[in-house]
Amino acid sequence: MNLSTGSARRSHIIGGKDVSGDAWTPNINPSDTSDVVGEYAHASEADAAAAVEAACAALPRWALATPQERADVLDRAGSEVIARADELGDLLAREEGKTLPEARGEVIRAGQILKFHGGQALRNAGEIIDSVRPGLEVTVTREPLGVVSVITPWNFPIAIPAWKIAPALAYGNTVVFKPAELVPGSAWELADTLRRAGLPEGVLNLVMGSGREIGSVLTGSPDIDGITFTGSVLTGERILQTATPQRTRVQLEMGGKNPLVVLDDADLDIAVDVALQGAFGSTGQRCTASSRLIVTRGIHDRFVAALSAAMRGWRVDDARTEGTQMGPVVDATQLAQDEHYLRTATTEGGQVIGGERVERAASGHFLAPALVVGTDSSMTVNREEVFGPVASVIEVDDYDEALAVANDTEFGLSSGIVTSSLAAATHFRRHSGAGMVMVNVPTAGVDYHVPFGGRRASSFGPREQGTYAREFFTVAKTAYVKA
Ligand code: UN1
Repeated sequence: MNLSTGSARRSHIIGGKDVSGDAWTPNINPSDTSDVVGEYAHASEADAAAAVEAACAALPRWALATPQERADVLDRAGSEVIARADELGDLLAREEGKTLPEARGEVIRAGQILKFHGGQALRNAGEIIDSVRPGLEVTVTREPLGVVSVITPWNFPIAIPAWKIAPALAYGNTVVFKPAELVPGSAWELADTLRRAGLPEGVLNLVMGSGREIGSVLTGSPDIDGITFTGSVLTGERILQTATPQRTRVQLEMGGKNPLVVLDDADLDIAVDVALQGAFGSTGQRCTASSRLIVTRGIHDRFVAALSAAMRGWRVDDARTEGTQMGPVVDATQLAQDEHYLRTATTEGGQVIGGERVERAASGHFLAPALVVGTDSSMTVNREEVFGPVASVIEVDDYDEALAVANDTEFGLSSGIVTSSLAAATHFRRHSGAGMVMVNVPTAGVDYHVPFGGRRASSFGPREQGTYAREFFTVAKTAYVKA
C-alpha cells in the first residue's frame, strides 16, 4: 500500500499474528480531516488479555535468547526504519501533524535508538566483587524484568515507542504495546518492522485502542512486571495507584511547564531562535516545550518584539506542504484546550499576541503560534501544561528573580537559559530544579544516547534512554559462590 495516499486496514499483532475483532477506529489526518489514513483495529479487554498471555508465553525463550540474537533483530529493524525515513516520515506527518522535516527526523531518531539498544544488548555486563568473607566470590548480574506494558502518547508516534520498546527487548523482556489511539499508523509500522526483522512470536504484542477501555488489563494484570508510560499527569497517577499495591514496577514521564530564561546579556538572535524552536516546534506539543519565557527587564521589549515578528512570519499549514514551519494541532479536543488556556490567560490579565485560528484549503486544526505577554507566575497559563503552540512571557528584574520563577512550578522536566555569561549558565545548571538543563539551546530536542527524564510531578522511576535505560528494564541478582 502507498502510505502517503492510501487508506490502510491494520490489525493488532498478538503472538506474531494479525488479530482483529469487530471494532475499528479511523485514523484522521489533522491537516485535512477528510483524509482517512486508515482503519485500525480497536481492542477489547479480551484482546488485551490475549496480548498479555502471548507476552508471558514468549518470555522464557526471549529472556534466554543470546545477546547476538537480540542485537541482530534491533539492528536490522533500525536499519529498515532509517532506510524508510521518507515513507515513514510522511505517514507520521500525515497522522500526527508535525512537519515533514520534523517527522522524518523523528523516524531517523527511532531507527538510531533501535540500533543503539541493539549494541547495548551486547554490553549487558555484570560485576564481580571480592566477598568480605574468605574464599567467596560475589557476582552481580542483570536479568530481565519480565513482561512490560509500554503505553505511549500521540506526540512522538515512533520515537517514544522506540525508546521504550528497544531497551525492553535488548534486555530480554517481552512487551505489550499500546500506542495512543490518535496515531496507530507509525506504531503498527514499528511493530511490523520488528516482526519481520526476526523477533520471535509473542515477544512484542501490539494492541490498539482506548486506554479507558483496556488500560486496566495493561496496568492491573498480575502478569505484568513493569509499566513504562509517557502521557498526562492524571493518567500517570492512576497507573501508579493501580500498580503499587501489586508491586509492579512503574516508569512515568508526564507533564512539563518548562522555563526558558533569557538574560540581558543574551545574543538576541540566539534567544529568539531558541524560544521559537523550543516553544513552537512540533506545534508546541512536546512535554519538553519552552512554555514559560522568563525575561530580564533590559532585553524584554526587544525580545518580545523580535519573537512576535518571527512568529508572525512562520507559515502554519498542512504538515506535508513544503515550506510549512508549523503543522496543525493534533485534534479538535486539543485545539479547544489550547483556546481555553488563551481565554483564561486574557481573563487573568495577560495580552495574547497571535493565537488565531488559521483557515487553509483543507479543513485542519490550524492555530497560529501564541505568545501571552504581561503574565506572572501565579497565572493559570504559567501553572498548567497547555500542550500546544502557546508560550507566556514573565518579565523579571534580574537573574536571581529569573531563577526563582523558573523553579516556581510543580514540574521539573527541562529548563533552559540563554546568556553569554559563563557564571550565570553554570549557576543555573547547578540550581535549576529540572532533570535536564539546556544552555543556549532549546528546552526540547534531546539526544538518544543520554538519560532523559525529570523531577517532581514530571517523572517517576528510573531514567529513560541511553545506558540508563537498563535500570528500569532489568533486575539485579547478587550471587555468592564458594569454589
Ligand atoms: C524531545 O523534546 O526531543 O513527550 C523529546 C514528550 C517527551 C519527549 C520530548 N517525552 O514530549
